[in-house]
This record gives sequence, C-alpha cells and structure tokens, in this order.
Amino acid sequence: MELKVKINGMHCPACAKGVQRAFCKLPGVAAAQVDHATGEAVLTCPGEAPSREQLAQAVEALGFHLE
Ligand SMILES: [Cu+2]
Repeated sequence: MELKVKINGMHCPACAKGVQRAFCKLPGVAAAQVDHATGEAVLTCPGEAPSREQLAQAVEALGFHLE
C-alpha cells in the first residue's frame, strides 16, 4: 500500500533526502518519495506499514514535524 504523510519544516532537497533515508530505515518501508516544497511524503509499504508514532519519531529526530 501507499501511505501519504505531511512533514513540516523541510527547506531544501537535502532535508527531503534526510527524511527519505530515515523513512526507508523503518521496518515495512520499501521506498519513500519526499518533496521538500510541498512537505509531502509517499511511502511504499509492501506489508505492514509503520505506525504514525514511528514516522513521527523518525522525522522529529531530524528536527522536523509530522503534520
Ligand atoms: Cu534542507
């Protein structure tokens, strides 16, 4: 399935890259597309998707916030 989330606080492609890496490390995430301009992230999750808690923690560790 695809999971869409919105992230606040990203300013440039490097921010998006960091978030993408963090999301891809989470169990259940096969791929992540992150757009810093819109703040949107699309996660590809073949099995069980990570919880909202896990996603929030991953972005907060980088100084961003899950909307
Ligand atoms: Cu940046």
